[in-house]
Amino acid sequence: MIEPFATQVNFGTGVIDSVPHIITRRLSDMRRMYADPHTLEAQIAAHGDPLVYEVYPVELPEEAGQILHCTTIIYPGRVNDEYYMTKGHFHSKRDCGEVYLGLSGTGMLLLQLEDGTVRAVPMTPGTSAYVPPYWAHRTVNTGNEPFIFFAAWPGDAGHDYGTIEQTGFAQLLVDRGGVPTLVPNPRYP
Ligand code: M6P
Ligand code: ZN
Repeated sequence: MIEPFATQVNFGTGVIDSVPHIITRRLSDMRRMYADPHTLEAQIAAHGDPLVYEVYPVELPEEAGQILHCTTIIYPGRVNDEYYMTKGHFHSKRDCGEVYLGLSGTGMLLLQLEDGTVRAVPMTPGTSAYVPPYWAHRTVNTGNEPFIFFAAWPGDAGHDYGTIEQTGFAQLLVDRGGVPTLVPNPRYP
């Protein structure tokens, strides 16, 4: 039995107090995720492996009945014209959804079905975005400041990164003259 508790979420920084283990993702952790691997390696060499995003997960057992929740902070940046973003995942248990709440900055929620159907949902502070069951999801920072959001999902959902790691999303979100634009992913089968 878990005692009821509350955490304090800083909407401006994304920091949740009392989170013991922060997940950090640097450019070197994103090697398989970007369409232009040469620019990615050049940026790591030139800038010493910059931070792409951080996750503050509230510590809870990953089991049915629990509601896992966290904040994510995606820093502004690009690899060539592709924005900094999360790895993206399906839920291992495909029939589990998720809810996001935008806290700061601007971004896009990209979603994809197993058949390659892609949807994009813009997010600003106050946007509550719903990830329905069966949709893979990735968030992208399309602005010039950190993009911060809160997420909640079922404790037994699980993260399946394999599918996205192998092929990526069917469409990439790229900067075209300052406008976030979806283009086909050449790597997608
Ligand atoms: C959101 C949630 C988390 C996820 C995080 C980073 O906050 O969906 O479950 O871990 O984004 O995304 P990813 O795990 O795909 O790197
Ligand atoms: Zn998820």
